[in-house]
Amino acid sequence: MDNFATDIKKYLEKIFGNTIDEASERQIYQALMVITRDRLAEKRFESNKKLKESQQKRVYYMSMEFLVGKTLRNNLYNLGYEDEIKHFLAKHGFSLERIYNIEPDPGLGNGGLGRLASCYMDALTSNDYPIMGFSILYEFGIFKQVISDGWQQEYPDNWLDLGRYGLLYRNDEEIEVKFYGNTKEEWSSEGLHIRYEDYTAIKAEPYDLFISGYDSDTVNVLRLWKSKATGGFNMKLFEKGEYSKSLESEAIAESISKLLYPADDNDNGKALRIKQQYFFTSASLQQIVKNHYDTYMTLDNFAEKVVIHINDTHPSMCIPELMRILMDEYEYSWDKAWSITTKTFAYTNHTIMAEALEKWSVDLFQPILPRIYTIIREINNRFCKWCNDIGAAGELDEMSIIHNNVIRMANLCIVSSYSVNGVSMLHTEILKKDTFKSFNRIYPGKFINVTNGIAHRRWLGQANPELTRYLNKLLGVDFIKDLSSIDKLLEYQDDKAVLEDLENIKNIKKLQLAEYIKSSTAIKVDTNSIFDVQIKRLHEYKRQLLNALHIIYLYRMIKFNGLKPYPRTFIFSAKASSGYVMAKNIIKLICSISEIIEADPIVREYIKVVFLEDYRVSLAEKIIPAANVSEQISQAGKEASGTGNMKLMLNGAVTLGTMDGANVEIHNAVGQDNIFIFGLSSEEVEELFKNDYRAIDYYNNNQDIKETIDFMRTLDNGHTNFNYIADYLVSTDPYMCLADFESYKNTQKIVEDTYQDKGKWNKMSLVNIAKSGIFSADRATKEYVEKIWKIEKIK
Ligand code: NBG
Repeated sequence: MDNFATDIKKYLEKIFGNTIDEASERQIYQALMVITRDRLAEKRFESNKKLKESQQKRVYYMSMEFLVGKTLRNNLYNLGYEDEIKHFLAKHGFSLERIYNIEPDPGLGNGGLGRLASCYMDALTSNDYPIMGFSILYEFGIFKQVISDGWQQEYPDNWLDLGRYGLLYRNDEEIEVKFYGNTKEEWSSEGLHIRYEDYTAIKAEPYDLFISGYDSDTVNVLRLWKSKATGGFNMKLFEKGEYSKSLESEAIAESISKLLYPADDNDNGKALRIKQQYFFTSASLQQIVKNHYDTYMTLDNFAEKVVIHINDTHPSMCIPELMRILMDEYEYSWDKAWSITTKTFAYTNHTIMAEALEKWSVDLFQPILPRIYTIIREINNRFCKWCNDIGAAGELDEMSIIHNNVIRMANLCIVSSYSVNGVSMLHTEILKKDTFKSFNRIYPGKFINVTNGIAHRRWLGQANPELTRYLNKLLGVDFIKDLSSIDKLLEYQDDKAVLEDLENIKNIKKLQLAEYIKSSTAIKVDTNSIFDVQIKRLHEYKRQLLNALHIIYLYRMIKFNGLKPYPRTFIFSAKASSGYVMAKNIIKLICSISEIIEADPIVREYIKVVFLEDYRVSLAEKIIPAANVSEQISQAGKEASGTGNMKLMLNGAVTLGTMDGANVEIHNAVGQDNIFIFGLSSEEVEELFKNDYRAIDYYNNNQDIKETIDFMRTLDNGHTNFNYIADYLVSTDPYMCLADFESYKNTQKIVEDTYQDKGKWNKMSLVNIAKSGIFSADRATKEYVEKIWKIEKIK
């Protein structure tokens, strides 16, 4: 640590010509980022040396998204430097907390899928497993959301400005990726050769982000590729004064890694998206194969030493790309290449939403990736033939990879991977029985479940140091090292003093959040009120609208029927995909309700609505520890797992949810008495759907629903009204908000009553914390290691 302080001083002198007492916060920030990165690089060298010597099997985790969250706190925490640096900086008048705030959130993902990837990288590193992540260095991550007059506005997120200090540029490992052009088959005495001509080459530049582990010697790497033109700009045109034209090819090349697609859970049929996918998978695969070949001088043992994990279908072009490299560059036969390929890949499915299961039209795909297309077509031809042979031809409408001139990427993944997994028990059951039932029949045993997990070191250790310190002292076990030991807390479920302590800690976190709310929205919230939280992407299936509907119902009851409920603060935070009109309208509705309540002196005594803008990892870290109620109210069968539900539970919030995704397993863990379950089950939803769900009947037959929706129509201030949403609810209501309304409303009343029995509530909260052990990413990744990857710790 002493040298860490010296290093900071030296860096400040060398780079800025300042002593520490002359330095600015911004300069200290940069020094900390760079020195931490370099420390990790040194550690990485040591752990990589062991890895090279042991020649053990490694995992490569391919994902279009990694929501890493701020890195500085995480790294200092993991390296065990945090307290000392805090102290050292304080001596010179700096607050480490303020320095942390300078770091932007690297927004390299949309939501659950991207955050899961990062939780797994963290957990695997802490447990000394060899993993390397691959993704894109998006110049602009997920947009910055600003709410203006209740409407979401999107602004570019220029995170690299300050975020780049954590990255290490590895220009020694640049790679070329080829697009367009055409392929020629050439036969010679040695066999078939594929010649690729007239292609456009793009350079992939690697930037490494080091991933640290808690109490571990291991450092892993997340490699992010940035696209660049191979030839630079056109000097001839530049000399002629045609400046913008001279830069054109550069701009086109760089557009590939310019921006993260802000669409979550829906398929964006754009050529640029295809290019992004191929760009990063091809660069990564070329790199992996080269490393392997350099080590072993053969690829025959590739599948014994390498497992490539495909996080949803976005990286699925890895599959034909490996076939291409093996055949076109290393002269393997189809059969040999296929045998290696099908032993190498494992695939996780993260959604059953039809619009999110990626499909590409052949007409769009083929010209961009002609060789990759022919390989996919051949995989499909052979698969279809095999189905014929085994008597499964009748199911090819469902299973073929190319169907009606469309390439179905999930089918490509299932056919080519040795393992396919869902992310919660219910989700995996739905995959097996419904979405992919024919595949499950022809590939018995291929489909397995690994329920998601979360990095508790970040979501408890770092986000809630108050609770962590308390539990450390109380339990005397290192639950940060091993979350399963947190169940020792159960011994205290009837201990009044402990229950009160937990309540006090929750109140401290509520107070901190209340301050943040005041500073960012000017709304003053009562910390004695129930903090009721729904934070996640804005999507119809997640049903923020059901929550809003219930708030409108309460508003009416308070205003016109003298209802005096226990005070509650409804907290929302969510980004909507930029082209998703209904989602944006729902944000506007929530913000309007918030405003109307603020303006009403009677109603605002009981309920408040807060919409916190720009939901991101660091904001979640503020909200989650302060929550009393965790709203997990998706239509049953639609949320693959959810992971916010786990983070909230771990911090003592009690779930109000449907029997969906991992809520089912939370319910099993805490038991009926420590969770609030409502609504239709996934089978009932199916049944109702088959029998022609008629939302209008619920409207006509339920007085509360009718009055609530009619009232919603009166929320018209001259330039906005919500008839659009009201019409949608009574006419289609595809996610059945109306069918679940009565049950939701009644359960909300039970939540309110229970909260007033402080002893009972605190005990529920305690049980939730105590039972959260199984939702640790350590447990989840251990299952991946044992059931799928079969890898060992770095020796
Ligand atoms: C999301 C699901 C969540 C799940 C995460 C992580 C996508 C495509 N899927 O329910 O909607 O928790 O993946 O598995 O983002």
